[in-house]
Amino acid sequence: MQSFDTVIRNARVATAADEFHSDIGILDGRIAALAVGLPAGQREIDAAGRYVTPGGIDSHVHFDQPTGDGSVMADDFFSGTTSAACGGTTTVIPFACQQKGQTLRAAVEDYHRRADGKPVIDYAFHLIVTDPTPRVLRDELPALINEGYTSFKIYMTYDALKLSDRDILETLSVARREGAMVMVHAENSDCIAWLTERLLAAGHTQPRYHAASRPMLVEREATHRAIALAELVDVPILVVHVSGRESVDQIRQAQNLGLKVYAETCPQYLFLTADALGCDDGFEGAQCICSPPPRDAANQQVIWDGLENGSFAVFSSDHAPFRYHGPDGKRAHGDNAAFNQVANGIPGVETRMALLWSEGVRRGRITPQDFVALTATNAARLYGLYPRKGSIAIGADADLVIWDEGGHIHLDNAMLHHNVDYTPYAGMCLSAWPAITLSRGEVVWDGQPRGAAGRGQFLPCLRPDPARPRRRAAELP
Ligand code: DUC
Ligand code: ZN
Ligand code: ZN
Repeated sequence: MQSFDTVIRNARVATAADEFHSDIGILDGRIAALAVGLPAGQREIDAAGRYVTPGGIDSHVHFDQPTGDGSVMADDFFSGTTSAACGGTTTVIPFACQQKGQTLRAAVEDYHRRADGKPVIDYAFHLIVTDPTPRVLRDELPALINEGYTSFKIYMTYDALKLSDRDILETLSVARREGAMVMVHAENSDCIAWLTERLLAAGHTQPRYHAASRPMLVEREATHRAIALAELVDVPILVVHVSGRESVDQIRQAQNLGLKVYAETCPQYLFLTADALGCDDGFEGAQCICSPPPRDAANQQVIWDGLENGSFAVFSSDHAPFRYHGPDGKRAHGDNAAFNQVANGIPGVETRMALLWSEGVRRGRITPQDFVALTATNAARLYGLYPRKGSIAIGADADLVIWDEGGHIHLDNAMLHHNVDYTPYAGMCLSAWPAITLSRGEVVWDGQPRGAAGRGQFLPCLRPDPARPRRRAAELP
């Protein structure tokens, strides 16, 4: 029998479907054998009966993404991927964002330059399409999809990013023809602008008014519209960062009608409420300004329910890292900037997996199988990385997490490896954290970050099977 580079002994393996006790034999970065009593490897790791899950795929992160408003993202592709690895994530999918007027090709080249020599784990890119000119739609987008950029995000809000409904229809039709997965940021731009103007005119500038400027209704309306546009074109979509009941209702209704509407949610909608944005005149709430904003306890419960009942396919972080102190993060427009001038986003790439294992699996809200589906397997399928990524199976990359459970981990920013000076989850007490993370068979975290800069490989993505249209719509002209 072959000898292995590494054997993980006595693992309690959890996949999206199964749970079994096994050794895991690793050869050339891949899983080569799953059996009890494997022969010795060059390196032996004793899992001692602990859970071993697939390394996480964080399919929604922002690294080194220019914002255009004077703020600067704190994490580049080294600190961001190091932080990911230390939290049990072995693949990230950040964004290559087209600026209006820029070609998509130039955007992709720009982000490859930003990543060059930095990632410690494997990575792919989603595109962000902000300027769907006829040339982009006819030539560039199909060419890039062919080259492995098989998913892209579109925005319904943010002036620098948003598309009109007409542009969304044109872009969705290209996705349908070419087999790409479309991610939608669903918030109604005009409603937000109107509310913001009125709040500011009334002197309501503090961070907490961010939530008032983007109530659930504006997300519900845009979610409904995105689903309707996708239904018209007959193409699947994935609604990202869903924050509460009204949007879940729209998604659930579409799913019940048989539409291929997938949904993502994020830790901030389980563990934060709008109270985190502050209740006084202080600026601290700016730390938790993100969009959509966190809601309330009842909405948190709806998100938990959706994770349990299958409404959500993906649990990602939407890691968007801005420092709280210093001149170029949350305070880029001053120490008491109005809420609409504060960079949107919170960090979370390192805490995502442990938060869901601790508060989801260990508290009995979801099963280990749900956890694996939500943090790895479904993202691999939805974004064309399966079967190389997202499972524990013969031939898959040996991307693995060995879990420590049962302790009391008091979350504190000092234990994290991102370049942000706070975590919104400081003070929470978790009962699980990754003990060891392996990426293609190499230990990248064992209590210390071990991944060398640049060892992460770029992953061209396949056309995702779940992006195939239903082909039930009347023939489009
Ligand atoms: N919202 C987004 O849409 N992206 C990054 C961060 C945020 O809050
Ligand atoms: Zn978004
Ligand atoms: Zn985002």
